[in-house]
Amino acid sequence: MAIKIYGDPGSGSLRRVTSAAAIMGVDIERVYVDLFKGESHAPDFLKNLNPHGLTPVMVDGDVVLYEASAINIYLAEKVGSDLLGATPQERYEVLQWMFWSGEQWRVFSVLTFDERIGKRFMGQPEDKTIVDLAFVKIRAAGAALDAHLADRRFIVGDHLTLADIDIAAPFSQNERTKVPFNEFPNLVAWQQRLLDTVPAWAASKREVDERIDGTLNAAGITL
Ligand SMILES: N[C@@H](CCC(=O)N[C@@H](CS)C(=O)NCC(=O)O)C(=O)O
Repeated sequence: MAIKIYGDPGSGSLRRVTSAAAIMGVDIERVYVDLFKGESHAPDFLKNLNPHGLTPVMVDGDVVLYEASAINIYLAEKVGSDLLGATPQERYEVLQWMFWSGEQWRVFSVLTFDERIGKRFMGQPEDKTIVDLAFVKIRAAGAALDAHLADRRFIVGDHLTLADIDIAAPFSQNERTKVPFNEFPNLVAWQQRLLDTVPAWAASKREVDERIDGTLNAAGITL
């Protein structure tokens, strides 16, 4: 039975899982959850899939798992993929960057998305103090990442890992949210390399763009 992955094609978090699964050759069955209709907050979803009302969620037989990073680690261990690191040392470095990415990096792009796009859908103005704080945090983390990537092709070691995928996720929405990634040339070059050399990453970007731009257009929202 194929592993089920629940999510909305406009989600940068779903993109982390669908890309990693494609790279690892894991067969998945996608289950569409329309986040713009609030489907992840339906009682059945909260009860059976994720009480936090967030996607993606994975169902593999009796195993139900949410959080894209946890899902990707599960899948990588299941198939023995080096996306989780080729050596024990690499594995700890990959985990280090994945935890960092969740707490210190992605969250501020998500906050900006919620303010600049989520609130537009609800007819509310963005809160500039939140966006300003997010930009301060993004600039501090972006400078450290930019220095890290000055002489590296990947976040860890000399090959693609889940750390690259987790840290690249905010590039799913940056053209719409206008977070200041363009101030960091090594970061931008690394992201472009991923798009040029990892077909699943480029394909998932097209999917996110089509879904979000299509939904914005249908709602008559111009950014
Ligand atoms: N930390 C979670 C974040 C999940 C998340 O924020 N998912 C968003 C889509 S990108 C979502 O499902 N939002 C639905 C909602 O807030 O109602 C992960 O990495 O999986």
